[in-house]
Amino acid sequence: MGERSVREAAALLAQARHVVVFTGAGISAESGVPTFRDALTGLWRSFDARRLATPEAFRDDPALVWGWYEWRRATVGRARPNAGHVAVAAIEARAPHAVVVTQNVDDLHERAGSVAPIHLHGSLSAPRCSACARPAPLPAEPPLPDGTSLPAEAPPLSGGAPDGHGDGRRVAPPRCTHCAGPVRPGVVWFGEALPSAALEAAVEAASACDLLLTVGTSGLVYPAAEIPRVAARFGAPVVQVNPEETPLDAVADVNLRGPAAQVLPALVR
Ligand code: BV8
Ligand code: ZN
Repeated sequence: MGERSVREAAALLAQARHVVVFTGAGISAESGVPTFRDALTGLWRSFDARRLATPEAFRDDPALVWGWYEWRRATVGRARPNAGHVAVAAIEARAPHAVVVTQNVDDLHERAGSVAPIHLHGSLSAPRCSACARPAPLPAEPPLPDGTSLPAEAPPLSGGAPDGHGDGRRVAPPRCTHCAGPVRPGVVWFGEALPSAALEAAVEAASACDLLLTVGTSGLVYPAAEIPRVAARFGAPVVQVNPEETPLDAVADVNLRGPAAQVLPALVR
């Protein structure tokens, strides 16, 4: 990460009036939340995330899919926002107009002080009935299989409703109190439409911004990956923060190759 490009990005940010910060799983990596592509550790190692995150997988094996999301919810619940999330909230507070658009299903932006980030792919904390779509209450404490990669200092987990399959991964989803349908996570699965109000607000913000900062995303999942491309098409400079190359390198005016929790604070010093 060159000093010059950091200065250049910081200057673009300081001048911008309408800023969009677009984030992906990489911004939460340093909080201990695995990225989507790394999400399958421990008990989940032999699965494919893209196959679990589908309506078909839930239909075929609801307890397997619910158990995976409860494991992820518990991991997020024990995580804390990192310096990258805090810097995003600072950018939001300083810019005259700023919108945070995230693909993440965690709540670490909110917990760092971001106001109403747009969640393009839903949330781990908003389950709903898979049959009638009514919101369902969150189980009080995330029931977790053991043997996963929770931090060592995490308190022992209680509760849980392993449904007897006996492999430690499956947790039967609760039943809807209205229609008894199985409750599903409030996330957007592959093959499902994004919430239209969220997508429209994100596209509108990207088309009207004068700087887009993309952080910690592989830029591979559509239509979310269009957001930085929309900003570029409308003439806004794009600054990218990612330790690796991504397809968004091609649209980025400044590429800051490094971890979000180190790079982002340097932009708001
Ligand atoms: C739809 C929620 C239509 C659930 C997720 C072929 C071509 C184009 C498109 C398609 C195609 N075939 C199919 C499609 C469509 C498909 C798609 O895009 N597929 C791709 C993969 C080819 N999209 C869909 O299905 C979407 N819906 O199209 O609907 C429709 C319309 C009307 C009616 C009906 C249907 C829905 C997609 C939503 C999928 N949901 N998440 C859950 O989380 O379980 S996807 C998942 O990917 C993530 O959760 C995240 O939301 C998203 C993006 O991932 P990233 O955030 O980028 O994470 P990733 O792990 O990939 O990368 C991490 C990055 O961080 C890396 O670059 C790494 O270098 C970097 N990093 C690591 N450490 C750090 C760091 N960066 C900074 N600091 C660090 N410390
Ligand atoms: Zn229902």
